[in-house]
Amino acid sequence: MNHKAGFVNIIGNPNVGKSTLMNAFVGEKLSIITSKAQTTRHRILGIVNGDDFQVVLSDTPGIIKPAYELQESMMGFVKSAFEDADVLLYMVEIGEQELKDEAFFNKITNSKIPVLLLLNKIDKSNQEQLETQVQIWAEKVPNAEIFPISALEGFNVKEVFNRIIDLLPESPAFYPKDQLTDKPERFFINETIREKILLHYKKEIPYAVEIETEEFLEEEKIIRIRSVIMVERETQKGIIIGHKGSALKRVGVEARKDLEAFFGKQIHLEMYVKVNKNWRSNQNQLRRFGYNN
Ligand code: GDP
Ligand code: K
Ligand code: MG
Repeated sequence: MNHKAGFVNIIGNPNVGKSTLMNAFVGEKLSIITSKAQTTRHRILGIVNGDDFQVVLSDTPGIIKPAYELQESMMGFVKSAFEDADVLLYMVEIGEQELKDEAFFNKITNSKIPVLLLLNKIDKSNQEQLETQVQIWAEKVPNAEIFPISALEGFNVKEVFNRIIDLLPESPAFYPKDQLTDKPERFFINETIREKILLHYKKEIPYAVEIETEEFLEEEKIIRIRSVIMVERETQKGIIIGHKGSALKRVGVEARKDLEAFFGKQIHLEMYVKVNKNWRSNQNQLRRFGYNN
């Protein structure tokens, strides 16, 4: 049998369910998922392997207008989604009608790459709504094949995946077949901690935070991890730590649980908070954190 392999990019507005779908494909919790917009800052690759295929997926940030350097760097990823993919997954959610970026939309309708339009969250709609929406999107994006799906409940996910395989070119694998993601363990650790911070603090805090894992030491029965939480101001440091360290402790307990499940080993997680002014607008810092790779 011939082997197929290729690159699939998932694009769409924030919170339509891109990360949820990617995780449903990959079958592991690799990408940070919350109900807040713009949580996916990196271009994350997930790899799904079969005997005769390899699908390399990237979960790009939502479509947002650059407001400062960090966001510009994120938009670079979205732009490249049009250039290096074999299949484009354009995800919208049920009820979504306004396209926030016209230039971006024109790129989709003029795409030379096959486009699958995924109408997500249909678990929230009835049959009549669904039919109307399918019709609307079929007119808006005539070059796309439309799949109504529920990424959360897994409805039609398998069908989309099979269609992707159909569309992939014949090619040997790009990555070793036992590799789930091209990102190192540290990346997953950082994302896990950041997810807990998103869940437990008011929104000004998470967006001022960056996490760097300084140490990852795997021993026979335990993995020792040391991560630094970087904030922009002294006051934010106080909020992150909380009264007698209680807030930070909660983040640590929850992150450790997830990491133990992911690595299948006992985890010792040490975290500390450091003030690092303006990490957002400093290009060198951004490069260090991997935004410009
Ligand atoms: P992204 O920003 O496009 O990556 O969106 P996420 O994957 O982070 O999902 C944003 C929110 O939508 C989360 O609360 C998800 O649980 C939710 N969500 C994703 N897919 C579905 C779906 O099929 N149905 C419903 N009801 N919610 C979904
Ligand atoms: K999100
Ligand atoms: Mg996401």
